[in-house]
Amino acid sequence: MGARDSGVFVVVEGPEGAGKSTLARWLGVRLTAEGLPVVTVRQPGGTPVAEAARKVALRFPHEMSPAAELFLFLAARADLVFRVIRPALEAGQVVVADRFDLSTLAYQVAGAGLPADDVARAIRLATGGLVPDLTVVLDVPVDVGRARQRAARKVQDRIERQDDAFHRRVLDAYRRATGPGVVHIDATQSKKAVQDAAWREVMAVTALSTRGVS
Ligand code: Z5A
Repeated sequence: MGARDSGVFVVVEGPEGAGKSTLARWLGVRLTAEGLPVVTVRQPGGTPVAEAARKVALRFPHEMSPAAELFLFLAARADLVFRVIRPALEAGQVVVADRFDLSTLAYQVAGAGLPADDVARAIRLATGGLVPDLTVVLDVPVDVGRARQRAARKVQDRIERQDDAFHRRVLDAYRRATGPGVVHIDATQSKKAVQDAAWREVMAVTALSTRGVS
């Protein structure tokens, strides 16, 4: 079920304010400059259904059960994978995603306390078992990420308004993440240093390094 053709799937993960969107955008521009066909997506979002689910998951002004929240994020992911990510990979493109499954394991399992096995099964149903070739986890302490968001004048969403203990559990989950293709980068470094470190990993999975690109 997880199989697909020749594309490459790169995911950028990490807590709020880690620099995911900044890095995902930069990777998109850099890969395009190297002549590769690139699709850049963020989650939740990217299709009409996913954008509608995003609005409810992040902006709904009333209480919501953890399971309801989970299914909103997974509804968004299912539609994005089905309509955008899988077709792009099947067409041989590079897909760069700002967040994917690791976000759900960090926020809804470690943060909100939903059972890991059940969530893993629900994720597989939503994505058909699609696994990234590379997951770049950007690591920043909670207070550094928050300070960056404040400086960028970001309006807090429902999840960001959770307490400090929730956000520490999320960060711990990211720090413990391991598996094929998972790499951790110290994102307290300059943007340039983070981009250089991520680019080395991306070159390896896109085989750009074997074409002499540095
Ligand atoms: N969520 C979930 O619970 N479950 C799921 O399954 C999924 C998501 C998929 C999505 O929020 C929310 O959904 C998220 C988790 C939840 N909420 N929380 N918490 P979003 O898409 O609106 O936002 P975000 O992912 O939290 O992004 P963010 O706050 O924008 O963070 P970021 O993308 O990592 O950071 P950035 O926008 O690239 O950078 C923030 C600022 O820092 C900006 O001014 C940059 O110029 C600056 N920056 C970036 N890198 C650096 C470095 N290296 N040094 C200094 N300054 C930097």
